[in-house]
Amino acid sequence: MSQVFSGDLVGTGLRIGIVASRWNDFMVGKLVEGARDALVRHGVSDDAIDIAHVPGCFELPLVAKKMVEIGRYDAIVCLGAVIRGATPHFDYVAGEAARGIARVGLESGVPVAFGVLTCDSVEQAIERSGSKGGNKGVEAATAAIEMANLLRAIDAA
Ligand code: INI
Repeated sequence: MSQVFSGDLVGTGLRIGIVASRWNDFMVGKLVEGARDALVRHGVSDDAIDIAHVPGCFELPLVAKKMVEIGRYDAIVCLGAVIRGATPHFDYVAGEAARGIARVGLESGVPVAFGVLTCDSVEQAIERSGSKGGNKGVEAATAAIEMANLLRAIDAA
């Protein structure tokens, strides 16, 4: 008999680590607020959410890896904003953040959500951190809950 696996959005009992960059704090602060609010509204206890602050998005993967290694979390939520400038710096920072975050998840088996804005302008970043483009922190937090529960469901089969 075939099985269909899915992760629900019930966060009760989950422990979540957030890693947030200090760069572009005006927007990233809103992503953190959105992520925390979404986690709590989905049933994650406030004291089961820890947060680590890193200098910039380039540093997100290393600290996500450290948070995975201590074994305390069911999922990690990485939050940041990279905004394109006049040089190729954007591509290096955004590319390494995305690659590193994906790698931590794949190598550890712990879900690591990618809540990083990669925008051409400050306006685009503001739109996606709680105004008309939604809030990438909320999206990443709910993805983290769903993935943690999906992996549990597959394990339990
Ligand atoms: N870090 C960001 O998180 N966002 C940016 O837009 C950004 N820009 O534009 O440079 C940025 N740079 C810093 C980088 O993430 C590292 O912290 C730095 O290179 C030290 O390793």
